Amino acid sequence: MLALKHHKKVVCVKGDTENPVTKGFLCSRGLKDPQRTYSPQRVLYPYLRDGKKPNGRFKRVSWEKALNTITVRLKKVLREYGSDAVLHLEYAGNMGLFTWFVAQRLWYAIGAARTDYSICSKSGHEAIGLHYGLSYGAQPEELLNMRLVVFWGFNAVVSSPHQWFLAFKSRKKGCKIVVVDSRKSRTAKKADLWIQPKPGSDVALAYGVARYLIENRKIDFKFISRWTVGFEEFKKEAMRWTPSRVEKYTGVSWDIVKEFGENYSNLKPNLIMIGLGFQKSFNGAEAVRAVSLLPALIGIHRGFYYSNSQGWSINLKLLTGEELTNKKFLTVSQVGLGKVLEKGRFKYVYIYNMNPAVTLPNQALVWKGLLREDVFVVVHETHWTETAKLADVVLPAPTYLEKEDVVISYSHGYIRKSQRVVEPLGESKDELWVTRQIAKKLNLKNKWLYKEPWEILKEALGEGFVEKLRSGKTLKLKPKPKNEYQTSSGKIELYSTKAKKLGCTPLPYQPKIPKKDFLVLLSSALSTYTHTQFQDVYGLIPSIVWINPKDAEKHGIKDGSQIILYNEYGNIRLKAIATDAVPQGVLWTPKGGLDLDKKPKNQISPDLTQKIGGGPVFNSTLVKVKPANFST
Ligand SMILES: Nc1nc2c(c(=O)[nH]1)N[C@H]1C(S)=C(S)[C@@H](COP(=O)(O)OP(=O)(O)OC[C@H]3O[C@@H](n4cnc5c(=O)[nH]c(N)nc54)[C@H](O)[C@@H]3O)O[C@H]1N2
Ligand SMILES: Nc1nc2c(c(=O)[nH]1)N[C@H]1C(S)=C(S)[C@@H](COP(=O)(O)OP(=O)(O)OC[C@H]3O[C@@H](n4cnc5c(=O)[nH]c(N)nc54)[C@H](O)[C@@H]3O)O[C@H]1N2
Ligand SMILES: [Mo]
Repeated sequence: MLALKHHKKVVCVKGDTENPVTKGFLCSRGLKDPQRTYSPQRVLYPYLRDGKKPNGRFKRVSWEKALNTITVRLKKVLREYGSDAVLHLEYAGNMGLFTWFVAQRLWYAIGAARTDYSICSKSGHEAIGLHYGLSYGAQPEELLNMRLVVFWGFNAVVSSPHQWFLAFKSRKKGCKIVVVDSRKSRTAKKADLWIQPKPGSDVALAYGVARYLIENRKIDFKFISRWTVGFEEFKKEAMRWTPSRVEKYTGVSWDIVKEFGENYSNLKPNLIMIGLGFQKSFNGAEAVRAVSLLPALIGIHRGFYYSNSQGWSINLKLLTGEELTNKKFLTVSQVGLGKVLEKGRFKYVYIYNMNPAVTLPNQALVWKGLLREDVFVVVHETHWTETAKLADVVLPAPTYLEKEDVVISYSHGYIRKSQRVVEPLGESKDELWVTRQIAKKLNLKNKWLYKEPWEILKEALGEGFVEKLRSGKTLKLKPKPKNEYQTSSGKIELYSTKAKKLGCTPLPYQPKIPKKDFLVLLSSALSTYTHTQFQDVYGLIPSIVWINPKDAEKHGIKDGSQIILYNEYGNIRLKAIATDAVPQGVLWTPKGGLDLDKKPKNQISPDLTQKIGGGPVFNSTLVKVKPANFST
């Protein structure tokens, strides 16, 4: 992205036409970055809470006062409770190497507790890892030369428009697009073939496809014997998935499975784009495992894309300082954080790059925990989020346009320096500056805490590379070879020995789909928001829920009327949209955001974790529904 400097104000942001993947295209959020930068919602000065929380009142203070307050309290907590009582909590609000990673050095020097970063993609990474070693797959550019692209649980039109456009270009040359999605997503609408499995049944569907390929000798025997282990065990399991069993689990007719199998084996090269979205369910990691194995059957090395973050050789543990300290630190579940916060396990929580008071599941516990009087909460934010409003101290952060950084994509390998184009707004200070001020005030002596970020980057990426980067050149990270498998056998393990050691089934596992007393609530992205961001530009994330007209009728809910969704975690009130885009038994709501009573919708999302990788189960949220009573 290239921002244009004009009278020291950002007037527009334009896509980088030299980037071979994005080719100058900006999505609806990138386009509005100037508005978001100058939004009235910006945090521009340090603030201390004024009175009891959560009254939402803050008083402006100087940086000196804010820094003193947060260090005095930090020292007290360290002295009285030890470093395990201090938690730093962050995610990918800004994926910059300096902003996100290098700024963590303070916390590693102290030995503070951290989370397992399981909220987004971790389960799927570990799932693929069981069979392939590392989880990287195809490069986005490869989408340009495909004869078939499958978007599986991946609403790319919305969530990854750049990759969608590359696939769309292929399509103009005759490439077929298959979408596997439980609801009629925007991507499903554009598909040549839309397959609609019941939520959580993708393992059964993948086995069905595998069975069809094996039975009809559409597999690549040579490749299988050279590059895989465990085919006999895999085959045995796949053959247990008879057409009627697959139909029963998935709701997809065998004719469709056949059509998919035919296309998948005939149209090569092809690529399966595996969504991060459908991975966030009780059986998500298992589904990712199953889908990722299909390319191996037809003889394609890593014929999938999930995320390439494990495909670059960059030492993040060096950047964060994790590798430089011998301090022990506690790691807690990010998905299950509410439970731990609520019990008062942490007395000091330092949050940046994340809006956990909206985006984590089981919000009632998250709020209870953050609102405890004995818990001190510091939030370093660009904007006044729900989380910032719960803090004891709020610190102003510059946006990416106001600081230097280097961002690595999780899909393509092109990187260039992210330039500072305007001075930080108000009194905002970047993450590195703030954590170093705290380190100084704590009198920490570790030299690596105070090293220049560009010098640190040289250690991680090599001197020559970083010099070129710093001069403004666009560079390309070298992807790892696709025919390299970091498993103990060095091959694709269809039957995973690692899974066995971890106490998981060596083959992807499909549990029974629970009986239908409940509806399943799915949630996913809208084009105009990045999670909870851009509501100051595009208005609030709509508090709506899609419901099938038959379900609506059954529960006495009219299109456009208010509806209560409830379960053991709580209840939320939304506006019902009756639509065939969701099948019976399934609901859908935009992810993030608040309900009509301004409560986080994630109030009703379970904080259960997946066995593989500890990931979330947002898309396995079981609820009951009833019409809302206007008088309450
Ligand atoms: N505009 C925008 N783009 C984003 C983001 C954003 O907030 N806004 N966030 C980014 C981030 S952090 C992430 S993790 C990615 C996520 O991006 P995606 O991987 O595309 O995930 P979702 O947007 O959740 O869409 C998942 C799709 O899976 C479907 N689905 C749900 N359950 C099942 C199931 O059991 N089986 C099948 N087959 N389908 C199912 C849903 O209906 C939905 O259409 O998006 C990234 N891109
Ligand atoms: N129901 C439901 N909930 C979900 C999901 C779902 O599918 N369904 N998806 C989950 C997933 S995949 C993810 S990744 C999470 C995302 O959860 P979060 O990471 O909490 O999502 P964001 O709202 O993007 O919060 C990022 C915050 O970082 C701030 N920020 C941006 N740039 C900077 C910066 O330079 N410096 C600082 N200090 N702050 C900055 C933004 O203002 C914003 O408040 O949500 C999860 N929650
Ligand atoms: Mo995510």
